[in-house]
Amino acid sequence: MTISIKLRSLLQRVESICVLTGAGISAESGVATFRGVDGLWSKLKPEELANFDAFMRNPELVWEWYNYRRQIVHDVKPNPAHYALVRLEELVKEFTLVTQNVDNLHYRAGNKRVLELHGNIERSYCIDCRKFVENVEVTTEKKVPRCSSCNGLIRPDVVWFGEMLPEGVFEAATEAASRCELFLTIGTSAVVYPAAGLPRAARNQGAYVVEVNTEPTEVSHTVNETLLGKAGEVLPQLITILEETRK
Ligand code: BJW
Ligand code: ZN
Repeated sequence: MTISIKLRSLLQRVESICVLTGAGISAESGVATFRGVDGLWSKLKPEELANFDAFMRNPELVWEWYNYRRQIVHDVKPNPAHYALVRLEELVKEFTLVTQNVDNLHYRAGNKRVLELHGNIERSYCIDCRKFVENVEVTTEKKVPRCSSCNGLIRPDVVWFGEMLPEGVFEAATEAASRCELFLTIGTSAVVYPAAGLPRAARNQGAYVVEVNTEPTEVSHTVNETLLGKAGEVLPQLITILEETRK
């Protein structure tokens, strides 16, 4: 992986950064990505699990899948890529972290301002009265939890296909992408919209757009630079360059 001279000098002076992360940033923590040969969806089709109709058809199956994943994210730890983003938030004046991940690892690492586009697997709510439920028990039982107020089905607070993103969150992400000098898109295949449109939106507004991924993606042809490699190895190198001028 080579870091261009242009990016090197930008890192030394940049004061406004917006970051978009996807499942790849948590891969080195041991959380499976969605797509690809070892992905969560290599055997299960997303449309069978990650949408509201699937939940209504078979809530037990959908809960079983989320319980399984909730247990994994509960057991793993943030990795050097997550911690690099915590350092980045400390180092630059304006920093926005936009994540598609629902695994809570950015907060657990210590980032303060995180825009969660697709919700958070550790939260749940009632589909009827919308009441939030804290601490849905991690259980291997297949039973679906019910609301204590209205007996409605409880669902994970994640965004499924065909659902709107949480109010105001995408708008805030678009604003940060449009305002920043440097936009980093990290560990995402960039196939799911509207998140996948953020790198282009940033570039259209004049940001320098850098992708960090183990392989080229759908947006590689629209970014200024692709750094091929693992996020946990590439990001600490970027931080070292940034820190050179900020001691
Ligand atoms: C590494 C690495 C390492 C590995 N280091 N890298 C046409 C145009 C525009 C939109 C649409 C369209 N057709 C349909 C739509 C809408 C749809 C959509 O985008 N569909 C596409 C598939 C075409 N979008 C929606 O429905 C969204 N809502 C919406 O648009 O609302 C408006 C609306 C409402 C009603 C009607 C119509 C419109 C909602 C999208 C919700 C996505 N939800 C999920 C599930 C969340 C819950 C859960 O976790 O179970 O979010 S889907 C899944 O994909 C999850 C992820 O956040 C998302 C993105 O995946 P991500 O993060 O990119 O992961 P991977 O696995 O794809 O990629 C990992 C990458 O990491 C790879 O590139 C690896 O190479 C890399 N990697 N190891 C660095 N160590
Ligand atoms: Zn309820």
